[in-house]
Amino acid sequence: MNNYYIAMGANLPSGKTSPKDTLNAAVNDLRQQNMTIAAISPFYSTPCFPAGAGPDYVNAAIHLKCALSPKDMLAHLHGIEANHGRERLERWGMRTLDLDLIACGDSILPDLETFEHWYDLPQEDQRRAAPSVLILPHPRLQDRAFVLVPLRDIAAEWRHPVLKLTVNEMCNALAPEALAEIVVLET
Ligand code: A4P
Ligand code: MG
Repeated sequence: MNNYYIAMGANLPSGKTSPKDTLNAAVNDLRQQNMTIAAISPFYSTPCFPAGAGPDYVNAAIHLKCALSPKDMLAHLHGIEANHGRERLERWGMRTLDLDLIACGDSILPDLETFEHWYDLPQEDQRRAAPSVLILPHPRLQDRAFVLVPLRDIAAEWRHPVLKLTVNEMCNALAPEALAEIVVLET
C-alpha cells in the first residue's frame, strides 16, 4: 500500500461550481474509487502565486492510501482534473482544479539526479519548463506556504527523503509573512 500526499488547489469556478465546491467534489471522486482517505486538511484561502496573476486560491492537502503506482496515480488525478473542467492553457495559469502529487512515502522519482535537476532549476526557468516525467517529491514543495501549511495539518512529521527535513521544519523555514497569508476558510 502506498502513502500518497496530494496538494489540491483551485482559483476559478468550474461552470457554476465554486473553487471550494470543486475541491469537495474532487475529494468525493477520490473517496469513491477504492482509495482510503487517511486524512484531509482544512481548506485554506491563499493569495495567488505569482502575486497578482489571478484570484485567490482554495488549497488543501490529502493523505491517500492506495495500491496504484505513482504513474497510475498521477494519471488518475489528471482524469479527475479533466472531469472538473481543467484546461492546461499556461503553466502556473489559473485553474478550476489542480491535483499535484507531493510525495509517495519516501520515494525519489525517477531518480536522485533528475530530482536534483528540477530542484535546482533557476527561478526564471521554473515558469517556462514543465517536467514530462513524474518528479517526486514535488520539486517546489519546500518553497510554498500554500502547500506546506495544509500538509502540516496531516503530515507534520513526514520527512523529505532528499532534504531530510520534516514538513514542520520546512514550514518553520518560510518567512512568517508568507505563512500569515494562508488562512483557514470559513465553512
Ligand atoms: N509532473 C511532474 N512531477 C509532478 C508531480 N509531482 N505532481 C508533471 C504533478 N505533476 C507533476 O503539471 C505539469 C506537468 O508536470 C504534468 O504534465 C506532470 O506530468 P500540470 O499540473 O500540468 O501544470 P501546472 O499545474 O501548471 O504545473 P504545476 O507544477 O502543478 O504548477 P504548480 O507549480 O503547482 O503551480 N497559487 C496558490 N496560492 N495556490 C496554488 O495552488 N498553484 C499553482 C500551480 C500556481 N499558483 C498557485 C497555486
Ligand atoms: Mg499541477
